[in-house]
Amino acid sequence: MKIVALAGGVGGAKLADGFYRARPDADLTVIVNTGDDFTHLGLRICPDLDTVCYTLAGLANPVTGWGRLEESYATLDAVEMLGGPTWFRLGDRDLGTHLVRSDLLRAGKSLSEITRQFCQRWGIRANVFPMSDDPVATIVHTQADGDLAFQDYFVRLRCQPEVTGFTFQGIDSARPTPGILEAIQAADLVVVCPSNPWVSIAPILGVQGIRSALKARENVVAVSPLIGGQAIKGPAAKMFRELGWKPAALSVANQYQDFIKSFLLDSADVDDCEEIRQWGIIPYVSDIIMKDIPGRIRLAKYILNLASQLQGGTQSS
Ligand code: FO1
Repeated sequence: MKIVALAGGVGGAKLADGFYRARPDADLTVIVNTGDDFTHLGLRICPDLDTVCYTLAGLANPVTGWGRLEESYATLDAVEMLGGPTWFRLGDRDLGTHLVRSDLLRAGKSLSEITRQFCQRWGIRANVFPMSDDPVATIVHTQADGDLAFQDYFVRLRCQPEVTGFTFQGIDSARPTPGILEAIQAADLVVVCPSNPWVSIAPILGVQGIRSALKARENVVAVSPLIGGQAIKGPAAKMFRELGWKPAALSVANQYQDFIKSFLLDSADVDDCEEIRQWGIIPYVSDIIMKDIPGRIRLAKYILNLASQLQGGTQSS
């Protein structure tokens, strides 16, 4: 079975890991947002790619979801001692990733080649692709602080400034990473993971050809990152509110309505189903929180079962 997952950071990584564990025999492709990538202390940092890879490799910090398990911060302490920036917490082991990646990028390797090499080294059997090898940078437009680089907004300012919109710099010329459009075309199931629609999934959809490749498929399922009007993690609900949308599963489905065939939402949001159905999208209701690894596997299995129902033509919710 060929599964394609579109993922941002922690929520996307958890569901991708659910598929990886639930169906070890499947051909899993994860297409990852790179709009959060930035250069810091001279190093190229790709937070969502690393979160997905560390999670699939069993190397992720289970508390934060990002960064590495059994991490230490001796290098960051040394940076602080010298008056360098410490607002972005780079651990010692994590720094190893950024050092080697930055070196290989300077030597002319593409981000996707480097990611493939890292996955081999970490023993990851899934295909993890950056959405593009061309750089894309998410810019957050804010009411009070002007235009902010994504990590400045997200980490340094803790998502506090009120947002007025987003720009994905470089998106118009960003080409899809070789192989990802083909993976979407050949997939038995395409899943939009419960990642932030504004800053994790929107950049992926903005890369040339991806949205139209999804529109051409009948098997695209999205999972809500909002439950009962709140984000499972991160600022998604706050962003919906600030941009004038109701923070609700319904609003997420609305953003994806041109290309999804079904939408999975939490039992807390069952009231949203009727309107979603009117848009021609089949709503499915389940417990979608992934509290632990068995929770990731349970959700993945639920979606796999739903996919086989859709293929078999049974439509139930
Ligand atoms: N998120 C934080 O909230 N604070 C940090 O200091 C931080 C450091 C960090 C280092 C490496 C990495 O791969 C991710 C890191 N993140 C941190 C997470 C990351 O910035 C965001 O979660 C994503 O960009 C949003 O998906």
